[in-house]
Amino acid sequence: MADHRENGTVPAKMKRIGEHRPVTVVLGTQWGDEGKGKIVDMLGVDADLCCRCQGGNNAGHSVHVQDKHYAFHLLPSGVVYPSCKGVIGNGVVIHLPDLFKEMNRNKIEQLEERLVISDRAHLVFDLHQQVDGMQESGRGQKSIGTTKKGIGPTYSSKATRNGLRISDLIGDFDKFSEKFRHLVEHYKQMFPEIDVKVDEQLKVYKDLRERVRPMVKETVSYLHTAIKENKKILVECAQSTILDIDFGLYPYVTSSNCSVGGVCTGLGIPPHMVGDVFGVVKAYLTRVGAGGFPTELLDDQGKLLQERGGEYGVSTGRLRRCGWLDLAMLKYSNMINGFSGLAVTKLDILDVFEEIKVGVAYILNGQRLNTFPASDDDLQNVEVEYLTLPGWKVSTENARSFSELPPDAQHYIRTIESHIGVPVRWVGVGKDRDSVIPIP
Ligand code: 2SA
Ligand code: GDP
Ligand code: MG
Repeated sequence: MADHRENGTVPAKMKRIGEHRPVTVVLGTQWGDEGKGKIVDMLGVDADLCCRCQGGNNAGHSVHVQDKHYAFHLLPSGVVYPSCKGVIGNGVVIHLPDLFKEMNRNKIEQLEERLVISDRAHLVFDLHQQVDGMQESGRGQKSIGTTKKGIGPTYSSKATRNGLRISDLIGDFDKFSEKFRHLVEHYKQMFPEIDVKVDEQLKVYKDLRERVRPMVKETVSYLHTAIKENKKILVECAQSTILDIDFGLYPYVTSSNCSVGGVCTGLGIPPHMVGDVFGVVKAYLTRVGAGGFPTELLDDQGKLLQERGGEYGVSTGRLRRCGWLDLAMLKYSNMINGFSGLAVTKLDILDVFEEIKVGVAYILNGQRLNTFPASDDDLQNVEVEYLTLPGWKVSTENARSFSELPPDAQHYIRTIESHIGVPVRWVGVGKDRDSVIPIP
């Protein structure tokens, strides 16, 4: 296979990853949709393997390469590079029919030969998606705003130990069928109205198992062999720290660990092999789904962020709620993940604002908090202390070095650095692959 770095459409090797330790992580610092896909694409040029460690096709990661637009849900974004293998780790939950649709839609060269799927990954069935929808309607006003991709119910099957894994699918099909029937019965007791055509489903999975079989591996030893061979591994986390099942704003969270711990549990990689952990920060803040949002803008400024930022879901098309950057949240995110560097994306979306506010602290019942509240009730009640910064009111889209940014935009980036105490390594000023400013 020709080396993709020779074909002129991609940047030369940048040696940004795997310099000291083999595993580099890219993860979301806020409520998701920070532009992780774009940052993974930028770093992917140096990666031999790009791995997903948690979540499922609730994720929506966009990658723009010239006039091509990829929307990845289960596929690791690094597979855009022909010499990069994609690994879907044990911590991911997979709806196989959707995975194959995604593969067909994206038309990536020799993808089936470059995709590796863990035999320990759990399967999302249509019934999990039905149950996700029913649980959401059952919550009424208190709905979480899930993507209805069956993520919660599948992790719940995993935790109650009646889930089915890829290894079940490619093993004895009679045993798989028996376990599947048992799973259906289990859910029918709770949701008598669910409609599962068991025999039809089993027929579908009998076909799918032959298609998936060549891609399945025991990925723990596969990844450790790759590490011994000095391969560089890039991990692409999905969703984000404040959506993490443990550290996020429970119950308005997803059902996996989207913070750095998910890398170890979702791939079987020991912590000492993890080197850089890069946090992706949107220059303002968005979220999809319900729950407190202290810096939310329900006025025209919020609408302007939504319109300029194209803030709608990549998987569901839902409009995202918008607000000012929240550094109190970001500090908490850094405590959990220990970022070695930050990538601030979508700075260009702020180009038109006269003034830009940044939340710096929460005040609850007259007390200044030094962390992120555990309860949504508390978060709903905090007052936000803001810093007001001057806008720069010129386009940053064509800037390609830090010094080309207007001084007020530079100041905005330095404010983030000084509050969090972590260097900003990259600034995004557009969707395209080359719209990134490296900060040495
Ligand atoms: P779920 O479906 O059980 O994981 O939903 C639980 C919460 O997690 C949020 N969540 C997300 N937030 C932002 N982006 C996500 N991915 C898609 C995207 C979302 C889309 O990239 O745009 O297309 O709507 C994502 N996935 C889950 C969700 O909103 C709930 O708050
Ligand atoms: P992810 O889930 O974190 O990968 O983010 P999404 O792909 O869901 O949403 C980010 C959106 O912002 C996508 O449409 C990206 O193409 C776009 N994007 C990423 N970085 C930038 C940037 O620096 N500027 C602009 N204007 N758009 C960006
Ligand atoms: Mg997204």
